[in-house]
Amino acid sequence: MKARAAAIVTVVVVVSVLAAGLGASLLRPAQVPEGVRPIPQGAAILFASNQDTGGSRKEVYVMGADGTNAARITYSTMHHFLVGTDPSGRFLILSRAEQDTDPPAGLGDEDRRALWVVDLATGNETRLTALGNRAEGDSVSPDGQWVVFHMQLAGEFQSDLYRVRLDGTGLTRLTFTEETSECDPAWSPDGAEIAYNCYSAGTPRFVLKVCSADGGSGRIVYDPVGAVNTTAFPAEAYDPSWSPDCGWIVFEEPVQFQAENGGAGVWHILKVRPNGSDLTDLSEAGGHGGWAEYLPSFSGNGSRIVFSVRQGPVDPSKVEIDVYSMDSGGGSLERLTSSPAVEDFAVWIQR
Ligand SMILES: [Ca+2]
Ligand SMILES: [Ca+2]
Repeated sequence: MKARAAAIVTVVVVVSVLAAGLGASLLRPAQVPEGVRPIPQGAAILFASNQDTGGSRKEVYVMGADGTNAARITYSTMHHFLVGTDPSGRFLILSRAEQDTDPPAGLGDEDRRALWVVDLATGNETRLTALGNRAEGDSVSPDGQWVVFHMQLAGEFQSDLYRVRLDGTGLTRLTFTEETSECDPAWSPDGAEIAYNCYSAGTPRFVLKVCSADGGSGRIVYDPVGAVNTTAFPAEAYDPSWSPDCGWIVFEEPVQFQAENGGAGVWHILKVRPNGSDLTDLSEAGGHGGWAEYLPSFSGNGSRIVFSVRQGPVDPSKVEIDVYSMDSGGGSLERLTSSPAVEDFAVWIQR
C-alpha cells in the first residue's frame, strides 16, 4: 500500500510541477477561509507575527507559556497591532488596520487603526470605532463589560481616552484635554482605576498617570525625567500593565540612544507602585539591560511578565524582534520565539 501511495504522490507532484510551468491556477491549494479559529486549550500567550504573510502585515497567534505549540488564530487581510482578551477569554480585542492610509506602501506600518472585538464563540467580528479615527486598545474592565482605549478623532492632532461596551454600545469619552495626548490605557484588575500615559507641550515627555475608571482625578505616578529621546519616540514611560494584585504597574522607557538595536536605542522595563514608590528597573536587575525591551504584560498569577525584545546592530535589517518572558523581579529570562519573522505585541491571555 505504501509503495502504491508513494507512486501516486510522485505522479501528482510531476503533474503539479508541469502544470505550474504552464501557469496552472487550477492546481493552486485551496484558500484558507478568512475568520478566527478558537484558542486551543493550554494556550497562555497571545501575540502578533508576520511569519505567514510574506510582508510586514501581522496576524494573531497563540502559544504556551514556554513558547511551545504556537498556532495561528486569525486569517484576514488586515494588519494586527495590539491584541488582548476579556477576562473570560471569549472575546478578542484587536487594533486592526484595514486600509493603507500612511507610507510606506502596504499594511503593517503606521496605517490608521480601528478597535475590533471578535467573539470566539460565534466567530462574529465587529469594528467598534469609525474608520476615519485612529484607535488603539487591548484592555477590558474586570467585569468584562467595557474596553478602554485611546482614540484620535479625524482632524484631531491629539488623543483622548474612551470606553465602549464589547457590543459596541455606550461609547463614552473619559478625558477632554485639547492640548494633551492620553494613550495606552490599562484597566486595573480591581476595576477602580485606569493607568495610562500622557504627553503635553508643557511636559514634553510621556508621564505615567492613573485616573479613576470614569476618567476623573488623574494623578502622576511616574515622570521619566531621566529618559532619553530617540529618533522615533520622545522620552517616555509607555505601555503600562498592572500586576493582578494591583500592587505594581510595569512599563518601559528609553534609557540610552546611540541607534543601537536597529535604530531603537536601549529601552528598559521598569515597575513602580501605583503610589509612585519602589521604582525598580527589571531589565537591569535581570542582567538583560542592552536591548530595546517593551510592551510588558503580567501573567494571571503575577509570577511572570511577557514582553517584546528588539536586539541587534544599528542596521534595522539585522535586528531580531521576539517575545521573551521573565519573573516579576526581572530574572529567569526565557526566549519564547525565535523565527526569522517578527513576533511582537505579546500579552497573557485573560481567563
Ligand atoms: Ca502603509
Ligand atoms: Ca487629550
